[in-house]
Amino acid sequence: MRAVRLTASGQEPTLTEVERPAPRGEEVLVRVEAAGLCHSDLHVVDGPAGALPYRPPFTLGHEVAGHISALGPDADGPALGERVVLYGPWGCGDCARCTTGRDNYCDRRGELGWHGVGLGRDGGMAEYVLVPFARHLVPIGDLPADQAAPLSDAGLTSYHAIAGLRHALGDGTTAAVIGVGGLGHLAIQILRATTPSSVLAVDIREEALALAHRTGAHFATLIQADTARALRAQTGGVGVDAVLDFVGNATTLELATEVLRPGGELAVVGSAGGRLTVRKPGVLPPGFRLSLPFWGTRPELAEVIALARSGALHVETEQFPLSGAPEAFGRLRQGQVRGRAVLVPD
Ligand code: FEH
Ligand code: ZN
Ligand code: ZN
Repeated sequence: MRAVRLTASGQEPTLTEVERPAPRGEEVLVRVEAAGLCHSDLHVVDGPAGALPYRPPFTLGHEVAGHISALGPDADGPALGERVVLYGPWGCGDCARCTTGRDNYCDRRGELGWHGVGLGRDGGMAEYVLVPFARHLVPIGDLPADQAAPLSDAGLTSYHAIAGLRHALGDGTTAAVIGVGGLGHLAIQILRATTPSSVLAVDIREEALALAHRTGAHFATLIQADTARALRAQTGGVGVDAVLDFVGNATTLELATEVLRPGGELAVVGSAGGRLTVRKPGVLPPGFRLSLPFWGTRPELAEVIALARSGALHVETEQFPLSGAPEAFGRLRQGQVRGRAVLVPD
């Protein structure tokens, strides 16, 4: 079968012929219908050797949807042919977190040498992918694969970040989304579908502001000198109750701290590596709370899929054939993908 393989850190992934895996024990083989491309894939590919605990070679792709092609003799769960999306943050499988569907916060995360499917383990940028347990599969019914795949990472990560702030997002509140890309445009929809908050959006690209309005933002603006003033004005001057920063660089972190209301919450989801000084006394608002959410839980993935199947979520995607993976990586690197890039086996 063909697979987009990372053969060595710092080298471009290549489309390679590898043996199709056969499921054993509890394993399940999934025929891939779509695999999303994430900025983290660029970090995995471009990162210097040793920056991540992974040991190439392995197949990339941690946002995967398809249908069940074969079952190991001890596999229980969805039936042959059932269409599914993969819960991607595979952990050790038997710690207190993994056995309760919170593999994203596995207690042995630092010992494993991987973070999940396509992240140190063979992933779904391929014709087939092997899944260790049926519990990592969520049925998607008739949801199109190019919609379901991005929901397993971009959608789940946004949903999990919002879940951690939900107590701050009641009536009369305001949420700000910084970065309206693959995750941010879904966060806007999730906020609109699951909270009464007014939603403000910020980005550096005009086309992203249009996407923000299309997906339900009440207000959208470019990031510029007076953005903090413009955002605060949308709150009647009190400030924003919660900021979701899907970029995470120095500029966006500073903007977040300038607009947060006393008692406000900041969730930093983006991995641009910006720094924030947290000290007392300092410039942060009293009651400031910070979170660094990672991916999401297995129950939350089922909730995201249910939201999408109810019509509340639509993923803006740009499809590429699996053989077009190099072009897709290049376009993502240049910031020229609208929404989420999705590879479809050709
Ligand atoms: C995966 C592995 C490591 C860092 C970040 C990620 C995210 O893309 C998962 O949503
Ligand atoms: Zn990702
Ligand atoms: Zn674990």
